Amino acid sequence: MPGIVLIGAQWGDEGKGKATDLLSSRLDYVVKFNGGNNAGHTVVVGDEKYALHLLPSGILTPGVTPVIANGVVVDLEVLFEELDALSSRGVDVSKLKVSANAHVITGYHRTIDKVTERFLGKRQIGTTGRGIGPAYADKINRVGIRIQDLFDENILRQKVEGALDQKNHLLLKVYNRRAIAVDEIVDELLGYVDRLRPMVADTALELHEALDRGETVLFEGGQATMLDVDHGTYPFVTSSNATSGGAITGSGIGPKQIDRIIGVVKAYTTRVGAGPFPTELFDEWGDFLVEAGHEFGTTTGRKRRTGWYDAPIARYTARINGVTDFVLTKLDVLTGIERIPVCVAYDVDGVRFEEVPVNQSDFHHAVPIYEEFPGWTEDISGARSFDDLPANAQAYVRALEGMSGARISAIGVGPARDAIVQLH
Ligand code: 2SA
Ligand code: GDP
Ligand code: MG
Repeated sequence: MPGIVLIGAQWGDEGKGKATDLLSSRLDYVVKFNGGNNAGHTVVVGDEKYALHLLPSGILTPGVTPVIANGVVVDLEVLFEELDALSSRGVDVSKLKVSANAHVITGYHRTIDKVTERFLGKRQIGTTGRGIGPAYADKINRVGIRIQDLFDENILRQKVEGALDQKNHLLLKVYNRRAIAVDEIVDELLGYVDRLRPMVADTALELHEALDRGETVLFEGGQATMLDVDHGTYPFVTSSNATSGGAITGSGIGPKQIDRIIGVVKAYTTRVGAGPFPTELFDEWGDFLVEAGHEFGTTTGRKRRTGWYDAPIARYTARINGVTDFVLTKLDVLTGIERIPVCVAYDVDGVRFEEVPVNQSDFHHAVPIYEEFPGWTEDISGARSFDDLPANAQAYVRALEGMSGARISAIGVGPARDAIVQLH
């Protein structure tokens, strides 16, 4: 199994960090291909808890080469802070490779992210404020700064001038903010060059060579399918392709080099930020899921919105990504609920929709049609085989599998590294 993609099947925070960590003893490379330090992956190793934002989760496993590929937007200040923090806890970070073609996030991207959100008022997206959207906008507008641009001061200066041209106009005239000086940005970026140089590589070439040697490469998605800029709940999305297609363009390998596509899906649903969420709960069950699942943002600390499992979304994810198997996480959080509702279809203004409606207004109006499943009260965090699970938990898992478009290969029963039931 040399090429494996792992993606979020809902709106993020499904436990991708833990799922990556699970596989990592069998991996040679772990590649981050989209997003930046908007991601938040919590991985619990023994008594240690790690929160990763920009770095791929595989960095925690000795021997694995972590890669930040071309599809990522890199805030260099965060990169070095995160590396230093891990080093000080004894993690070997020396193998990290950064693509020469990845784009950088600078101070002006962060400023524009925050100012734009403020100006959107009621229509705001609820971004993480990390400058992600503005950095990708510059990339598409062809005024982005790439990692490789930092190594030639003349080129860097020209590019920063080009990037700031329109932005300063906007900041001054529209947002009533101070203009940003070219020197300020150039000096900041040049300050990282010496430390960055040894990490920079043609990562696409290196990954090809590794795959040709038969090594195992995991492509770890940030955010999730429903936050994908093409396939998510646009405009309430992030600005990158968080789906399996993003692993291809975001790292420079070919689709035929992928053998397995893992969708990570929670046994219920959460979302952080604005946008439609049909199964969202506004009652005490919503609070129950927040408390039992510790549903607070890993990066911003924001309380996550919570709701029941949505099978049409799982099927949608299975189709969009070509999911070969799901890792179902946080089953333990549902312990103690007498009857567990699962959304099996939607009612949109009196019409039954079996699948996620393509029309945005329909999805905004979608009312879940629920089927209920009997719950269990036993603590399942010690389960290590399917037979260890109570009969009702087994039936719940099998029911989700039947509705979700791919088999379930593992079940998370707690945050710890070994709290997992492996099925295949
Ligand atoms: P952005 O900052 O431009 O990517 O925001 C756009 C939307 O994408 C959502 N988004 C996320 N949703 C869930 N988890 C994310 N990572 C952190 C975590 C989030 C946090 O793991 O908890 O700490 O708040 C993430 N990153 C982006 C975001 O909420 C917007 O809806
Ligand atoms: P990611 O963004 O998909 O990597 O997910 P996050 O790390 O943001 O959020 C998932 C949270 O759930 C983390 O705090 C994990 O430690 C935790 N977690 C992962 N799997 C399980 C599980 O099976 N059960 C429980 N209770 N927690 C889990
Ligand atoms: Mg997260």
